[in-house]
Amino acid sequence: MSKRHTYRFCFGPWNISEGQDPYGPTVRPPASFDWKLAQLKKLGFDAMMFHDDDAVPDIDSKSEPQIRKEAKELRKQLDGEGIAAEMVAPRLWFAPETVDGAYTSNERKCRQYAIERSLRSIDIANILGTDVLVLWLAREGTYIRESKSARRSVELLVEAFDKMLGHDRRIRLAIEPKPNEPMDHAYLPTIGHALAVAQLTRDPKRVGCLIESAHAILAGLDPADEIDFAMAFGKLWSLHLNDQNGLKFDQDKPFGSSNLRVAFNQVRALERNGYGKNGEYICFDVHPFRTTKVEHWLKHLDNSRRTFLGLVEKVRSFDEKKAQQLIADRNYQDLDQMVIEHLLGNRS
Ligand code: XUL
Ligand code: MN
Repeated sequence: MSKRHTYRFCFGPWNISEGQDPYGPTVRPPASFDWKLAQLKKLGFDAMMFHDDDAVPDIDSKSEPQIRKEAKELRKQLDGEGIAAEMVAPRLWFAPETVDGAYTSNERKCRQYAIERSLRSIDIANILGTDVLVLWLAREGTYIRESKSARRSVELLVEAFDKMLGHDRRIRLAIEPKPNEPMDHAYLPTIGHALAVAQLTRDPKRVGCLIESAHAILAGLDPADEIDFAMAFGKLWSLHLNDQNGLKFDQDKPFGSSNLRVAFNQVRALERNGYGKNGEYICFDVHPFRTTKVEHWLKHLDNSRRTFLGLVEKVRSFDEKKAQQLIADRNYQDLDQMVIEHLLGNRS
């Protein structure tokens, strides 16, 4: 295990959400950004993540100077509160221009919109003091296989990434893969795809990834293995911990809520790779259950952090020596039970 360090935590304004789903309206009143920021601090979190329009609302209706002005005002507010901006992500799944995809849209002017908006997001990231641009490629995929060519889509993605890398020589692109939803199939569904496409860009060193637990599970993968894989390349630059119960819609449940052992193994992978030592944050991309009352509105964030810290203790107190002996004896039967007993809190 690597040397112990303390973790720093983060969430986004969208994680204090109002409970809307495809079948019903919101069930909690909207809260202001200032209130959310104050709660973040009270809960002991250190940073906030931002979509471009979380930072500059109605961004599409604003000029470049206006965008910069508002981003500067936000930076001032964050500095005043002692909160860092962890990343900025262009929201490329809302506007009419992104109906058929953003960078991979079949319409040239829509692709241009997506690239322009990404460049503005980079400007915002600069002003907020982060060099991480997160790209969740929400609509870069297919509903209808014949409507697009996957080969051409890869080329268009690389073209777009190259424009972003050329716009600012310090910016790092953290691709957040997700295999499906809203699309039937996404063009970059896993960390392997994200890191492979990085190699085609003008500066592969500045194209890495963000792992979200739920997205890995939706791809039928173990998030701990995805963490180890990305960190073997030195390319895990951000992380969305949460949980997911099987292959269905993206649930964004509290960390460890569905499968404590899978969560334990994610923390183990983070510990063994020294995640956080280069300033990375533990971000929770979690949502309250729709049933959550307003007075319990922040529990999913606080609980995710508590579970994470509890699992750090479990990882650090795991009897590695005994585990190694069982591994040497190929006694995986007892190794399996040893993990279960450890998580149950039983003394051996
Ligand atoms: C979508 C998702 C997004 C990104 C940020 O499933 O996880 O919230 O994390 O754009
Ligand atoms: Mn996410």
